[in-house]
Amino acid sequence: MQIKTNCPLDCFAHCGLIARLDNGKVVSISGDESHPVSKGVICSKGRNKHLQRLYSPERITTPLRKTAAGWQPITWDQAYETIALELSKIISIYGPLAILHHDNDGSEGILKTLAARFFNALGGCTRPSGSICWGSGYQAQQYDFGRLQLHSWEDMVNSRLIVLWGRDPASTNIQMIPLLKQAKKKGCRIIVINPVKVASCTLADIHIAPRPGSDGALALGVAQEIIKNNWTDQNYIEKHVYGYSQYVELVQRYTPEVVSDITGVSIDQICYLAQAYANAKPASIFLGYGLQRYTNGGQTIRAIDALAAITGNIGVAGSGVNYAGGHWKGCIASIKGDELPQKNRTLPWPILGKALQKADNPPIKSIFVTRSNPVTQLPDTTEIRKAFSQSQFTVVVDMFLNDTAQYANLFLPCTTFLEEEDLVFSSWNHFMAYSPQVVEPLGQCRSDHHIFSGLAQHMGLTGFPNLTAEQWIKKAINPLKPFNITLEKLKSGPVRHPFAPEVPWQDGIFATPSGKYELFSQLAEADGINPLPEYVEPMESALRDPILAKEFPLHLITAHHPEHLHSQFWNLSEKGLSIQPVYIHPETAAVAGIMENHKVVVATQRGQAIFTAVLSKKLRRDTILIHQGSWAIHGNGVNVLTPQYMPDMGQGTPYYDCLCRIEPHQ
Ligand SMILES: Nc1nc2c(c(=O)[nH]1)N[C@H]1C(S)=C(S)[C@@H](COP(=O)(O)OP(=O)(O)OC[C@H]3O[C@@H](n4cnc5c(=O)[nH]c(N)nc54)[C@H](O)[C@@H]3O)O[C@H]1N2
Ligand SMILES: Nc1nc2c(c(=O)[nH]1)N[C@H]1C(S)=C(S)[C@@H](COP(=O)(O)OP(=O)(O)OC[C@H]3O[C@@H](n4cnc5c(=O)[nH]c(N)nc54)[C@H](O)[C@@H]3O)O[C@H]1N2
Ligand SMILES: [Mo]
Repeated sequence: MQIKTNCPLDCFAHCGLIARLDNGKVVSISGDESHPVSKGVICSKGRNKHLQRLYSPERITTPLRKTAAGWQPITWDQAYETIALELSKIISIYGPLAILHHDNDGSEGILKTLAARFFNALGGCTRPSGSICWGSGYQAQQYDFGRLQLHSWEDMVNSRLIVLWGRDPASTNIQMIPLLKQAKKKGCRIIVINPVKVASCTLADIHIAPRPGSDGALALGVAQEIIKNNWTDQNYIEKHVYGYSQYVELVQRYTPEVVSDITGVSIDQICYLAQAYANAKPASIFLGYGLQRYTNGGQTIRAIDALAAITGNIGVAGSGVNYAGGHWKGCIASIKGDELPQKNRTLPWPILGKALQKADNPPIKSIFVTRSNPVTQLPDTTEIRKAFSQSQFTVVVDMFLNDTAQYANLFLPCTTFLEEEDLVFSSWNHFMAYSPQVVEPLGQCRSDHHIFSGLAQHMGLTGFPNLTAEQWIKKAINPLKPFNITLEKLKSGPVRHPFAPEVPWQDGIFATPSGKYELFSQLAEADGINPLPEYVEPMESALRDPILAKEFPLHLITAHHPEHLHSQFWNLSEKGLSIQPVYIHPETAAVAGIMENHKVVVATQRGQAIFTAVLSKKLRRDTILIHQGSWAIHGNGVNVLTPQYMPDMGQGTPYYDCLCRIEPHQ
């Protein structure tokens, strides 16, 4: 027997999968060629790791309570009883704001949002604000365009030039590779802009490697060159762009010479990029998320967006600046219970470690963790650990005893997507898909819906009706009925958004205060942020802080691993358990006395950790790379090195704004 389902990971395609079953067990998973986005292309997570994880002997399949003698299995009733008791004690003294609900996108099923409903039905709670993923770039595009919209993926084959700006689809979005190849076949040039010679460079005509965090200056330099040479689209600017004269004034300072000094990119490459981008028409830019993980990240994205506006590369097939979309969110009914009477408090995600410790009135007394692994994934692990140590009662809902679970009093085992039904949609493509339950839950594992609904019924919370998974899904998609999108229809295959355009902004009317694309953002100005995308040095850079750079001369980039999804799946293989590589340019390694396979101490102002040296000319001499996600309990916590800074906008998290030094491990 075989059943079609969809990968629920926080990734670009929610790939269509076909699970083959034998005797009630999944025996293999393959790509579904009929899936409209992934078209059968799936990564090693889809092919092997989901299956490995489902039946991993390390999976926790019964609720656990931490005792002096270690973890003890308990029943669900005992777990609910303990939670009810502890929460009511804390709420009666401190109120519900003493509870932090830490939730992210570990799995993107819509029913997962019912965990938030539980806390709303409880009267509210404290939540992080901003984003550990895309916050600064998201806010930037809101200022520029008014809201975020994506071109259909297929539209990239209409481009004559594609710029992969800080994006590495060969590592993080392999479903896009066949389309890039198709575009290339039609004569499209591809430019990769990335401090690292990433895997996607094999498709590129040229690779430009700016100093980390300096892309904003690069974009302003490119604009200066475009304007100087009259390669702008004056007709488009006059009709659809706001603030051009102030912007022209700003870019004058960014001559190729100045920009070359800031970015380390040669004058020739700056001029080539300007000439190529402005004259290719249509040209498209695919933004990555790494280049906005700096304190100047929002303005970096705004400076890049501006290139599309001044060359009229918006609103036509094959153009655009693709970052993310978000059409579905406004079209479905939230099942989170936002309408319930409640008090809420937010603490900024990028500095959550500090903010949790400082929180007062009330202090944080309890932490609930769902769909996230904050001890591994948030910046400045040492401060996160301190914050978690102060919590009186911590509950983690997950599959394995990971870094965060070490701080739990109670561990609740959740199902994987193969053991539950749900609905997935993404901000990175236009489709919504239904995933049926493929097999029975292992042991005592329960879906998040089952866990939080059960807990709410146990506690008698009136704001959380006792509905089945299917009833909740129907409630969520009810507003889609006029478009003939029903659960029955979704059960027969993924459905495209009814009115997300193939090519956004065709009418040239933007969702900004002026109705135009805003080079000078009136909303940014109202928010007290520079309305123009001026370049400001990142917090940790030699040009801003030469004294710091003397002690910590190297940039540390902690990008995403092609074989893992953040911290997920690392525990399933020997390789994931061993000390992880740090990639270093051979000359940089030689200066530090480090040889291939040596153990290396990487240190920052926050802390230090040990990695294994891999020498590679793909790195700039001033930059090292360690993949994020591997577990601290396996000796690999990379976020012990990263900082807590507030960025210029959108409360994104500037993980890569991080100077470090390396030395041989004795
Ligand atoms: N296999 C896999 N796929 C994933 C994920 C995963 O963990 N694993 N995660 C998913 C998620 S949540 C996300 S947000 C996306 C991220 O998708 P991407 O944006 O493609 O990848 P990241 O690793 O987040 O981004 C880091 C990239 O930015 C580059 N970079 C770093 N600093 C700079 C800079 O200053 N300038 C420029 N131009 N480039 C810079 C890095 O070298 C790296 O290539 O991937 C999604 N897909
Ligand atoms: N240094 C550094 N740090 C980074 C980044 C970086 O580039 N560098 N990238 C950042 C980015 S872009 C992101 S998006 C974040 C991701 O941060 P997180 O979302 O915290 O990362 P994950 O490792 O995916 O954690 C998800 C957890 O949820 C669990 N899980 C999976 N499915 C379910 C489910 O159905 N229910 C429940 N209850 N749990 C489930 C998984 O087992 C896993 O432990 O990391 C950020 N951290
Ligand atoms: Mo992300």
